[in-house]
Amino acid sequence: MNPPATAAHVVPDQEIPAYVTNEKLRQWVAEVAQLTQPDRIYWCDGSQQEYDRLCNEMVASGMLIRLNQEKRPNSYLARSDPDDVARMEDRTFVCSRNKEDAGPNNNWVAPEEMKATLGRLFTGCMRGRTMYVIPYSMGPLGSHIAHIGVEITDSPYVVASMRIMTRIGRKVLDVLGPDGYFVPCLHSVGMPLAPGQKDVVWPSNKEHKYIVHFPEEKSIWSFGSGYGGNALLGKKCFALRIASIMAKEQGWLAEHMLILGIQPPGGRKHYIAAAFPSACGKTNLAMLIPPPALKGWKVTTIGEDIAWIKPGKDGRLYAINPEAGAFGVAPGTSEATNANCLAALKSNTIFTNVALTPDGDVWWEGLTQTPPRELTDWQGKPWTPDSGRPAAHANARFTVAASQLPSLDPDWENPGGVPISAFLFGGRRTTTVPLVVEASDWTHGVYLAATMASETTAAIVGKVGVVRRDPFAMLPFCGYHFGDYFRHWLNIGRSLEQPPRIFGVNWFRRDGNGKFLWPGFGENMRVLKWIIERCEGRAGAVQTPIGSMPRYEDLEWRGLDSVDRETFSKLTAVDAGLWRDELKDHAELFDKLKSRLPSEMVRQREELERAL
Ligand code: OXD
Ligand code: MN
Repeated sequence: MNPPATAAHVVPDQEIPAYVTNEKLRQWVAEVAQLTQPDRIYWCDGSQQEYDRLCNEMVASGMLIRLNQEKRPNSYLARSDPDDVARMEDRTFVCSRNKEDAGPNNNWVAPEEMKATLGRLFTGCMRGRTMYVIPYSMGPLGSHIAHIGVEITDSPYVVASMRIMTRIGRKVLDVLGPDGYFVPCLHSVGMPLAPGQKDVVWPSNKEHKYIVHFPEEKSIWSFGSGYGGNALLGKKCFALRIASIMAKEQGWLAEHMLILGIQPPGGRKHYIAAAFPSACGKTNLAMLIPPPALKGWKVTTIGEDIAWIKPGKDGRLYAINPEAGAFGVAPGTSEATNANCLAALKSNTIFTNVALTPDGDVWWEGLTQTPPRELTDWQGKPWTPDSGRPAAHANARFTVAASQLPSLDPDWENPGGVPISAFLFGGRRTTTVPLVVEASDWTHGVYLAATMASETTAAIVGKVGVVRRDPFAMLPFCGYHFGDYFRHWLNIGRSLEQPPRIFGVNWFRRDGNGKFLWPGFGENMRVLKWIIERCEGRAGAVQTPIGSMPRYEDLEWRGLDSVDRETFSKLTAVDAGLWRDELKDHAELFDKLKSRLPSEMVRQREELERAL
């Protein structure tokens, strides 16, 4: 696959600048250069000039298309290879020394065997390319909740995206210092160039793709894909899979959660962290605009995908958003569904796999009710509304800095984090699961989160619309055995003086004709209001076998006619038959995890069965 080997590749020492004082980092970069044999090494400084220069180079190479500078200043469109459009869960591995530690929730290969495979693939894999070194911080620089990673990549698209998604460059090296700790993250698109060989617009490796995590070493190796979570290694690979392992070892939480601030009229502000599987409207919820009837309520955004949460001295949990930008799903984003997000995308954005308008702007399904008469689709082909195929890929994305968001919370970079009042867990469920339910205590909440499920979406490669158990929305992201993860959550709860309350939500329930029963989007504020009032001990509820739920009169209905009492009772119905089936599914999940499943989970299930 690789071009013929040249004489042993030598990395001149001057390619590692003197300002890099961290000996481990110097050594690792030299080793990787020996292995991958790039034409040159480039250390990213994180400046705007560097970003602009890289984008110009990508425009020249065809990897980026510059959008209309008046309509979408400083913004670009990338079109990926049609085989490289989403996270690949079947190519993602956790290679712990002991197979059992990875759990049935991860693909596992013995570390020596995986290292041998990767060693072969990475040998010479950067020939003809530049090797970029990106020092980055997940979380505000120097925050006690933040951690540092260094990504080596041969993709300038990854560098530009990492600059938006994280804090990168010289300032990170200053915090790292000579002996600071970093997580080494090695990425290659896996397509070396022979001398004179012309590059393709989106290099990737058609044959081999591997996204690999070594828990004991806390290192990441990703080969063959240049897309999203496969390639921007700070996101799912570090901030979730490796960080979840660090969190277990060190007594904190790394979660697939948005964080939002909610302030009642004239009242105290609360923060909520909410876990949803991919493409379940997390970005919309994180940027929610309350409906006019609830105008006095203020909602602000801390993060829209990942939360790092550490116990504070006061016995509460404090969270930061480790990221500095969003890599969000574009289709479905509109003025009606997420006006805050659209405002953020007005400039300085990289779009990937959306459609291009004749005047050099972007479009995707759902952006406007009527599609433009003609477009260039995400693969660069002419498109009209009669084409019979989507113009944007279902997993098309935008990459945008958090600082562009109108709803950004003033404390979003507070190094101490924000105190969490409640956790929400929600999936996409057509039946069975009610609009909202409150767990009776922490252990019940852990059970509720452990047994959540969702219908799959286009954010991952595979079947769409299948219900799968997705505990804590972490199925693709927990770096170790789910049984141990549930136990860790139980332990964290025990250690807290004021544990957050735990709720389950489902915005996606439908009636017998397949019509959504709940309007969702901004109207979700009505449910959030009830949740905050529960946290403050001032909202009513009714006890059901599966937890506490609001009665019709406990929610605010002003300004919402589409949900009458009858619809509300459908939204909150607990069908004992469906729940018995659900419990069978819970038992099946627990059976898979039984070697490490905390006994509390089994007991909760039995109690639920009795209650039903
Ligand atoms: C994401 C995902 O991209 O969860 O955030 O897939
Ligand atoms: Mn996500």
